[in-house]
Amino acid sequence: NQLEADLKYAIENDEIKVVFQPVVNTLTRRITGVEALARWNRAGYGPISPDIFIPAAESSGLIDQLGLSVLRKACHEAAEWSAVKLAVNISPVQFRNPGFAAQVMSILAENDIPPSRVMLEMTEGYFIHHPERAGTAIEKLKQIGVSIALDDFGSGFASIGYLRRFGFNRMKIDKSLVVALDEGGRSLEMLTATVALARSLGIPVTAEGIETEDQAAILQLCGCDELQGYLFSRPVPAEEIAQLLDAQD
Ligand code: G
Ligand code: G
Ligand code: MN
Ligand code: NA
Repeated sequence: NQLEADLKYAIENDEIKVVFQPVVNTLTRRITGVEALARWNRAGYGPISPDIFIPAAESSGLIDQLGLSVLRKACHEAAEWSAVKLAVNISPVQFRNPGFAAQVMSILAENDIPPSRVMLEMTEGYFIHHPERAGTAIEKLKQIGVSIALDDFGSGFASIGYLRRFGFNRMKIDKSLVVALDEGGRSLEMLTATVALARSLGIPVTAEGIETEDQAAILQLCGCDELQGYLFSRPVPAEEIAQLLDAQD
C-alpha cells in the first residue's frame, strides 16, 4: 500500500509537522491554550488530511510512533509558551498500549513540561467498546498528572454518563453541534442542556468550530468556558502562536 509506505517514510524522515489552534477564554477572549494538530504534506501529492492519514497510521502499526512524535514536537514548542495549556489528540490505538503513560511522562520530563499543563483528547470509541481497559488506562494517565478531555462530544454515541464514569476533566463539544445551530430545529435546546449537564457535574466545556460572533455569543450564554474555531484563529505554525501570545500581553 503506497499511502502507508509514504507515511512510514514521512514519519521516519520527520516530515509530519504540527500546527496549533488557539483556545480562548469565552469572556476575555484571551488564549488560554492550544490544540496540536498533525499535518502531512505528502511528496508528489500535497497536503493529506489527518482524517486520511491518522486512520492509515492506526491500521498499519505506525500510530504509536506518529503520535509520540506529535506529542514530542508539541511539547518542545510549548516549552516556550509559559503557562499556556497544551492539548494533544490521542488515538485509541495508542491509548491501548500498556507503556503509553510512561512514554508520555518521559516526553514531558524531557521538555520540562509540568503534566498539569497537558491535556490529552480522546474520542469515545474505545470507551464504548472496552470500558474496563479504558478505565485502567485513564487512571494511569491521571496518576501522572495530565488531564483528559472527551473530544468530539455530540458527534457519536458518548453520553454525559461517560464524563463522570471515566473521570474526564473536560468536554469538547463537536463542531457539528455548533453548525447545527444555524439549521434551527432543537439544536439550541440540545446544546444548552448538554453544557448545563456537564457543568453541573463540575466538568468545564470547550466548544469547537466557532466561526461567527453569533455562535460565540450563543455558546457564551450556554456556559461554555472556552471556545475554539476560525473566528479566533485557524491552526497555525508555532511561530505564529508565539506572536499571538506576545500581542496579547
Ligand atoms: O486538523 P483537522 O485538521 O483537519 O484534523 C482532523 C482530525 O484529525 C481531527 O479529528 C483531529 O482530532 C485528528 N487529528 C489531528 N491531529 C491528530 C494527531 O496528532 N493525532 C490524532 N490521533 N488525531 C489527530
Ligand atoms: O480533534 P478534533 O476533531 O476536534 O479536530 C478539530 C478539527 O476541526 C481540525 O480538523 C481543525 O482543523 C478543525 N477546525 C478547527 N476550527 C474550525 C472551525 O472553526 N471550522 C471548521 N469547519 N473546522 C475547524
Ligand atoms: Mn481534538
Ligand atoms: Na478528534
